[in-house]
Amino acid sequence: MKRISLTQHLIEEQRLHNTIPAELRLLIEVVARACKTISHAVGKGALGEVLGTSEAESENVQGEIQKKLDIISNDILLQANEWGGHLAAMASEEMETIHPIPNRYPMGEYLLLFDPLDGSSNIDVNVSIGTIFSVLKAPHGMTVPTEAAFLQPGSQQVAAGYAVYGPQTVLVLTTGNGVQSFTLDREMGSWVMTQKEAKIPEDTKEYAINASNARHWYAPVKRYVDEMQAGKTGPRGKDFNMRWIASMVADVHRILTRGGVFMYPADARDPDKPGKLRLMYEANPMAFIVEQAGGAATDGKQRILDIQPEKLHQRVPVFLGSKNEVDLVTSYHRDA
Ligand code: AHM
Ligand code: MG
Repeated sequence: MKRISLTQHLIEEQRLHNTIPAELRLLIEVVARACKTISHAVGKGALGEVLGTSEAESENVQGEIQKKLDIISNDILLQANEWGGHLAAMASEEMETIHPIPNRYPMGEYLLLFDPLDGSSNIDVNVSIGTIFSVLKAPHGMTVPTEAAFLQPGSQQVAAGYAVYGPQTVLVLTTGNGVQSFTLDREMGSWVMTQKEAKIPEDTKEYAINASNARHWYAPVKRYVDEMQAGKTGPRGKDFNMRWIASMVADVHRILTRGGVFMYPADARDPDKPGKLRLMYEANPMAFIVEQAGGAATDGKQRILDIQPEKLHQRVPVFLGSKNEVDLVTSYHRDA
């Protein structure tokens, strides 16, 4: 296979589909470069003194204790993206409010959202983690960026992607014309395309859910998982396998590679907390990628990409992956 770089891919996409103007290309390349830096920091582990919780034991807006690498990765993304002139503002899982571009730099027309290091609980145990990002256009005529400017449904995303820091570092990207993967060539320091068009099989025998929450699940989720667990002699007539990495990036990457269904449902614990994952920088970018790869993504009732966000850090139930399974679990919610 003739290998092409991320840059060549972005330029050719623009020629073919006119979907990646120069500013957006710059944005994607800057994010990809930041992911290289994060990958390097992650790879150093204890040698880089990057493991453990932040000295201040600070909490983010969701009340989670921040890990050192959460903060390092957030800073890497902020610094990389401030000066290029391609952005109007950024927002992150690790920051309570939006981060407008400082006055000393020109303001661009894009908004960038990210979860700088997803799967934080896996950092110290050397299990795959990742960065998730979503790109929106600032509303026409916006002069001062506000949180409201970010509150656009996921269907408005112009690009989304993630980098997974595992045995290999892989960047997965969509700009609305399928899903491409790039593997980091560590010797050359470059992103090289290793998959031109990811496709999620419509059917699967593999599911992912944190089963320790089973006693809190609502009836449709319980029914769906019970039926899978009943195996060959149950209503589904086949055996299912279960995988749970506890890094959404790594679970989604597995599904993109060989199919599967990933669930983080709402449950009966806390009505103010509909699920765990955040809509704007976790569920939306992943839903965009999964749909572009032929899969589906819902909150149990509707397409995730159709949800009108109300808050920057809003949480949402997530069901995504192989289309026929997502359709089935969604139909169980509608029946209920
Ligand atoms: P984080 O952004 O604080 O790392 O939390 C999100 C993570 C997801 O990556 C993963 O799917 C989920 O939370 C794991 O949850 P659990 O701790 O219930 O296994
Ligand atoms: Mg996360």
